[in-house]
Amino acid sequence: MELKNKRVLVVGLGKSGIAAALFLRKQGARVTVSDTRSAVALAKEIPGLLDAGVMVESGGHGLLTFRRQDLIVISPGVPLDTPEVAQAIGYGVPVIGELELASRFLKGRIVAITGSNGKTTTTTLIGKIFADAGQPALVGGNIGTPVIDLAPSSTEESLDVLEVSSFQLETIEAFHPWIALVLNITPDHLDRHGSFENYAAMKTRITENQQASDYLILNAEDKPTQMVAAKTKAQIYWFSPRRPIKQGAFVHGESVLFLAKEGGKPEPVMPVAEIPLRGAHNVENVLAAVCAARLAGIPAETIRASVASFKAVEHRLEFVRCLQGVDYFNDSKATNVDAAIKAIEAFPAGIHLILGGKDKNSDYSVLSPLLRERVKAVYTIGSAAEKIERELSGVVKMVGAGTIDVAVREANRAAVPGDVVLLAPACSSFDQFENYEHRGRTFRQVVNALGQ
Ligand code: UMA
Repeated sequence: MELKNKRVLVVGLGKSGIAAALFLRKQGARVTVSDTRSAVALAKEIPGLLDAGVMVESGGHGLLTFRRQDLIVISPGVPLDTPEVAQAIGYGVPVIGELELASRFLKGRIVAITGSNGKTTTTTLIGKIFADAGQPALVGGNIGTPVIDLAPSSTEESLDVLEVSSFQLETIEAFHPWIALVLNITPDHLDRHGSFENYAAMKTRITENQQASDYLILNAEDKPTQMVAAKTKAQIYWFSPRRPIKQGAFVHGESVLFLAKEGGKPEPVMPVAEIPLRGAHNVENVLAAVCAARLAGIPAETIRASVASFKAVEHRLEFVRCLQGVDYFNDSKATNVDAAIKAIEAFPAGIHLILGGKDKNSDYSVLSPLLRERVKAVYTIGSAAEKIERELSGVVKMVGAGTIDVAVREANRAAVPGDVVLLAPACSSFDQFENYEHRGRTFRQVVNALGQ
């Protein structure tokens, strides 16, 4: 892709936008960045960009700025129907996302992981297995390191392991994973995509450019994921925690097995008991990772040792502390209803659940049966609190806590030995926090300060 002297506009000055702007400058492009935030709010970001020779438009997007470009690169958080973006598309300006831009500069083979939940754990685990096997692996994407930051280190030998979101997949063109994984598709981001069908269609794009020599790994127990199978040219491998499958990774009895070819003999990989992560959903994540690693030629015994020494990723069912017989878990990354369900299912009963944040047009009533079965009380926080209280009225005891601080202290007061206090908010964090990491850290701090 020739960028020298090209006029390129980067939209959004978050992690992706800054990384893309600096990369594009290095390629010799004439770069402008545009952000709706004010110059004051961007005081930290602007000087470094100006120093690098990037022009900055802050406090809103200018129609003319968008029209006068050879290329527009948008950040994942910028919807395609943003008026200025939509108008530029109408004028024929090419618009791609940071993932698409980056993928044109990656030299290694791409292993891309998407799904509504489990992406970060599976991405991290695949990266660890490759690294433990001595493979040159790079890890990035939605997990937090912009993909473009991997480009300078990517070589023909590297395995570029990318967590990719529906936001990123919305703006791909030629993005082409060698191995693509779709872990599950459950309702999320409906405020952005408008409907579940649109959201699922974005996830399906992960396989759009795959060919017969590529691999697509799908969840045999997740119906919407199975529909992706109809849209691919790649070789399909499945994973299932419940039953033997024709080709892929599955649990049978007490063991994780891998079957390389239909009609072949399954190969034992590891005992299920050696999986060090809590929750049935994590068995699925491990199966997906096992499948990817075996397809990449990593021996079963290396995979077994690597999985067995894997630690839960921060903010994903992360154990914080046991205080007076009560366990505190941080699952701040449970940013949608399905993720909250999986977190609740990881504990048999006695749960004090912190729910709430910024609503994403979600239906919380589907939590009702599980709440009745396992949850002693729900503590609501954030701007979605009222909606959650309305939709779950009469199901379990409801405490309007407002903030994490109050929620933790109220739960601490009510919990008895053997109970669990769980932050699995089912919402995004942007109403009260910078991001889910900030929310998780706040939870940890409040929990660690208890009893002091
Ligand atoms: N902005 C505009 N105009 C708009 C919308 C936003 O100028 O119309 C500006 C905002 O003012 C802000 C910037 O865009 O300054 C933010 O851009 P961004 O939201 O794309 O955030 P980044 O910091 O670039 O982070 C993004 C991903 N964020 C989102 O997808 C919302 C990060 O995923 C990702 O880690 C990072 O790129 C590196 O790849 C986070 C996320 O919440 C974790 N992802 C969602 C999820 O996992 O559910 C998809």
